[in-house]
Amino acid sequence: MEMTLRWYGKDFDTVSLEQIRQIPGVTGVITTLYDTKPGEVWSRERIKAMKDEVEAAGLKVAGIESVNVHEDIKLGKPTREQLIDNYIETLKNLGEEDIHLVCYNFMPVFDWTRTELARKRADGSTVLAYNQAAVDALVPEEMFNSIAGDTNGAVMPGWEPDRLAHVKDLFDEYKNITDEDLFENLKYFLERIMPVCDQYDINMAIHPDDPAWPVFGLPRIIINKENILRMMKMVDNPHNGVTFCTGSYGTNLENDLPDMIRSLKGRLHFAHVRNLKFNSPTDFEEAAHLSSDGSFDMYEIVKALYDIGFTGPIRPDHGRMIWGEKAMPGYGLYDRALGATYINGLWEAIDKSNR
Ligand code: CS2
Ligand code: MN
Repeated sequence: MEMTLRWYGKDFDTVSLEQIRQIPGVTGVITTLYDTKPGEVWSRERIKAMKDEVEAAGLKVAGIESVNVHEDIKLGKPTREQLIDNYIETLKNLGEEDIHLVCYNFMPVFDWTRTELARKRADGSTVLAYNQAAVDALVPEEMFNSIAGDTNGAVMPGWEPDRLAHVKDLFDEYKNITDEDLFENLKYFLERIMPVCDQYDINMAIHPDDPAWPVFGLPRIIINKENILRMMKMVDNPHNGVTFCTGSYGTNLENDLPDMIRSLKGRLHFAHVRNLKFNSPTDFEEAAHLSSDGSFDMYEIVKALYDIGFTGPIRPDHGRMIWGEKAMPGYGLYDRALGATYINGLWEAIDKSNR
């Protein structure tokens, strides 16, 4: 595996490449062109400039998170043809620049959803948290307004104000879209992009829906083992793979994370590792990465990755806000650095005990 950290670019991130470079064992970053919109073609020049900046700091661009999929592609609208052509052009330009991993998601309207961005824990740290009753009690626009104060100035992905202004229209468009339609539209998209992925050896890694169940009545399909295996099979190409995000699949306590990892051998291209602490099955908060701080067995998770011969990028996904840091919720430096070090420690121990 290749240890990485997500980096939001120097215009948006409070964490610098120089700081990331000093975390032991971190060799690369996962990044994107943050000022592009879904559906735009990324030029080679801009991709190259991003790469040069990262490489000048002694790091590597280990992958892109995300090249976002335009809503019309998820909805299967006629406009998807041009939008998929644009996506293919972006993949080609990434391939030409020697970038071979692309994370994306197929969640309607919203990326991940949380109800609190700064829940206080007993040790004084603050964390992202989710409570189903709070979701059920609110309409989406209100929910955004109620959490907006906790972002430390950042705009959360999918919650951009100009997007939220049209959120009602988007909801209307999804009214008649079933899970089956969403699978069908995903299949169509993947079939169209696989040739360029084959040509440039680009691993597509779908990020699971977070939380792993429908929210606000919108369909959600990348939520469990059955569905993810169905998705692998429906476009049976090794470049059609997954991002295994423990914190997203793990929102559903019925998902057996190590078992799911083992079932994805050869198709698991990217790993996000974080721990959740459940207060009830419908109320959880993002804990420190350490197993004993949350509900997941991190040793078993890392061991499953080790056992399937995972060689791709891995990153600590979300951290607590600690030591007075002010950063985008989930994306501060300190706790993610602790997470990276802990995962590296588990990996080293597992590796040495297997020799
Ligand atoms: C990420 C997701 O911050 C996070 O929780 O894991 O936002 C992820 O980047 C996207 O869903 C991938 O497209
Ligand atoms: Mn994730």
